[in-house]
Amino acid sequence: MYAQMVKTEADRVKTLAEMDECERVFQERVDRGVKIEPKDWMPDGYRKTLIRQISQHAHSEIVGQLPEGNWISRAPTLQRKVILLAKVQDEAGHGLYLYGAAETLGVSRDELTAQLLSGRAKYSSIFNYPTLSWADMGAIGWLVDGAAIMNQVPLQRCSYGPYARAMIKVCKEESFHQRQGFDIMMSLCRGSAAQKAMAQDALDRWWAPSLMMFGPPDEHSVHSAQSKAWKIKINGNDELRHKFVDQTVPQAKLLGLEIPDPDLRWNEARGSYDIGQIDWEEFFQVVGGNGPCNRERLAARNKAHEDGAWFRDGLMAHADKTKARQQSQGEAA
Ligand code: FAQ
Repeated sequence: MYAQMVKTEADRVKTLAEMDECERVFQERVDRGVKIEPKDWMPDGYRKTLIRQISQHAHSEIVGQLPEGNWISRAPTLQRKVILLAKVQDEAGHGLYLYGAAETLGVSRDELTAQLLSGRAKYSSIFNYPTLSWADMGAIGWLVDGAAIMNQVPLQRCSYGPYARAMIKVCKEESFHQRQGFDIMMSLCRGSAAQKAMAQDALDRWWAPSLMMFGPPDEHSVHSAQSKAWKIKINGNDELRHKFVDQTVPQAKLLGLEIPDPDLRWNEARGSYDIGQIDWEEFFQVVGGNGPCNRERLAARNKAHEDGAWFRDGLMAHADKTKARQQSQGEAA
């Protein structure tokens, strides 16, 4: 089973007539574009769906540091190293905002961290692929951040206030990330034949996994209908995937690289590219925990958590001491 199948609601989206009074008032607010804030009444399924999506998103940002972190010590120049360090740090920051947004829904960060570390929670499939060359840093920025922006710009308009507002800052930073990736690809493509071949190899390996980031085809997307009705999701998975292809193909042409899809064709009638079959079996395997790096990623996160225990303990001890001191000063006054 590839989906956690959080029971967000019934099998289909309820009509306004089928809703009780609270649900109807809530839905009408969402339909009018009013932002839902943490203390507002919300259906249980809305809360669960948001916790699921926001926490998966947060976990993706945190695990997403690992593939690029792998190349910080091997960046080709000091400048590239500084930029990559800043990018990886930004991803950590995104994870923190998103955990903060999830906490406004009544779940604790400790609980979410425990779900990630035990392998119960999902994070984006893309971060279970290995980074084999420096060109992968270019491909990740260009394609992975490019796909992330395509998905997250509409989320700035989602119905839940804290998530929508977090997305505004995240998207600004993702846009810098995408540019730095494209810049790496540009340098490689303007370089020697070996460097250009390295860029093509990275594109060949990252293209299909990047398309999978948008989720399964709409007919297999279990949450889309309800999430769209609640404006937790603004677009369908296929719609965003196609927009991403249409945006990225001209960029590949500019780089002089070949998109690894023999069936890629411009469809004049649709004004969009047709693409070949995506290997969804591979996607389901990766999401099910059997991708090339799933075990390695979870092991790295667990090790980081264990290594950081002394620091968390220190912070707690300091907080306890400060609180005790404040209390005794209060009593003395
Ligand atoms: N990977 O019914 P749907 C980034 C799961 S951030 C793994 O279509 P939904 C920044 C899905 O969870 C990248 N699982 O689901 C960065 C569900 O399983 P569940 C992350 C996936 O939620 C860049 C099941 O399949 N971005 O890259 C994936 O309506 C560079 C059924 O699917 C976000 O999280 C997948 N690709 O739509 C960081 C954005 N796709 O929960 C570092 C917010 C689907 O029932 C370096 N999220 N699944 O067990 C979303 O927009 C949505 O959650 C979708 C999926 C569109 C990802």
